[in-house]
Amino acid sequence: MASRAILAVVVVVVAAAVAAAAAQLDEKFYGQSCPSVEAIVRREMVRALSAAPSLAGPLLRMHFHDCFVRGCDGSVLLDSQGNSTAEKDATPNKTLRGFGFVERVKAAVEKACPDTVSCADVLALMARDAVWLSKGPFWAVPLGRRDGRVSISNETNQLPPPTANFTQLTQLFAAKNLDVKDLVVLSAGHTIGTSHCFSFSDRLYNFTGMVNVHDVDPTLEVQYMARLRSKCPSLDDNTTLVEMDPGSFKTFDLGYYKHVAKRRGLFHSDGALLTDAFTRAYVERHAAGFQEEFFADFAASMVKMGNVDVLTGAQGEIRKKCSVVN
Ligand code: HEM
Ligand SMILES: *[C@@H]1O[C@H](CO)[C@@H](O)[C@H](O)[C@H]1NC(C)=O
Ligand SMILES: *[C@@H]1O[C@H](CO)[C@@H](O)[C@H](O)[C@H]1NC(C)=O
Ligand SMILES: *[C@@H]1O[C@H](CO)[C@@H](O)[C@H](O)[C@H]1NC(C)=O
Ligand SMILES: *[C@@H]1O[C@H](CO)[C@@H](O)[C@H](O)[C@H]1NC(C)=O
Ligand SMILES: *[C@@H]1O[C@H](CO)[C@@H](O)[C@H](O)[C@H]1NC(C)=O
Ligand SMILES: CC(=O)N[C@H]1CO[C@H](CO)[C@@H](O)[C@@H]1O
Repeated sequence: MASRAILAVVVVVVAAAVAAAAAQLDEKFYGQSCPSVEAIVRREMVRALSAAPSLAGPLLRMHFHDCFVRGCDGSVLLDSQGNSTAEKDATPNKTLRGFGFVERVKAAVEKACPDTVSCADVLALMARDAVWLSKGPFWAVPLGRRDGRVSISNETNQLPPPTANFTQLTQLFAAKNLDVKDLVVLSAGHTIGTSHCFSFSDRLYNFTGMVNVHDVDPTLEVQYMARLRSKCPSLDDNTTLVEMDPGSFKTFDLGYYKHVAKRRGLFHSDGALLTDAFTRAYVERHAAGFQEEFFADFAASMVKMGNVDVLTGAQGEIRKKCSVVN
């Protein structure tokens, strides 16, 4: 009896140790080395978002793009160099914004704690604060990510395109160990922010490559389509921005699910959440309410996404400037 109990304890302890070795992020990682890091990031975020509230969307999206390509290692922040083109200059990233601001926040952190906090962690904290300051959930961010030294443009093909169907979306998420629930939960990041017309105008004028006013995405609700067409009158509009959650695009709320449930999701990928029984049920449930449940789910999925393929321990480096390797 006693030896079996001891064995059970040993098994539990070993399992815990293995789990810890696999994922070493820790909410208190900078507790000794840079106790003010969260306050510095918060101060900068409050300042920036009160001047430019529209920065919240780009910062949340940037953390997502970081995590989906080479893990959350700050690779999205690196500039292209010589003959190597960075993620930043690949098509999906041409619509990213806020790089200069990330650099400013990192500089403020460097001033207080030189060579201590990674760009990947600064970005994870900024994304959390962007959500929280938009009246969304707050969560403790596990920290201790290290920065990568590599950024390769064509690896952004691991990011889901707005044209993706449900099968493609689940495959691209599964490749990052994120499941169908994470997909439907994290897609609601689209409750804040804006999109360029060209990210969805194929649904209005060129869904099957015919380039005419009848070539539309049949899954898009027709009144909303008319409204989008008035905002985006042609396929070669490169500049117009559209609110992704019209009416509350600065507030992190259930608006995304309300729109998607009415077939008014902006991207084909948003509408695709209605093509699967599980994700459809989640969309419909949260179109009707249960904001606290959604907030808890979103926080949990963000922590999970923030763990994707992270560098820890002696891997990578702590970049001094986020746009260049040391
Ligand atoms: C599920 C697959 C996803 C697809 C296909 C997708 C696609 C896109 C596209 C095409 C844009 C518009 C870019 C532009 O034209 O300016 C966008 C914006 C945005 N995405 Fe996603 N996204 C996905 C998932 C996510 C996730 C997981 C998050 C975060 C949790 C996120 C957060 C955002 C935000 C906040 C914006 C607005 C950015 C801004 O205001 O500039 N997206 N997304
Ligand atoms: C181009 O790439 C090659 C191979 O990676 C490298 O040896 C060379 O130095 C690079 N040239 C420049 C100008 O960066
Ligand atoms: C990406 O680019 C690298 C180097 O330029 C090349 O070796 C690789 O095959 C490319 N991968 C894809 C998926 O295009
Ligand atoms: C999803 O898209 C892929 C790639 O375009 C296509 O091969 C596949 O048939 C589509 N799946 C469904 C269920 O429409
Ligand atoms: C229309 O769609 C086709 C097929 O997706 C694409 O190759 C073409 O470039 C698009 N045309 C325009 C004007 O956007
Ligand atoms: C939009 O961008 C495309 C490709 O960069 C370019 O060919 C086109 O002329 C631009 N359209 C306008 C209206 O500026
Ligand atoms: C914000 C940013 O770095 N955007 C870059 C995206 O790619 C284009 C084209 O390569 C660059 O000119 C932008 O500076």
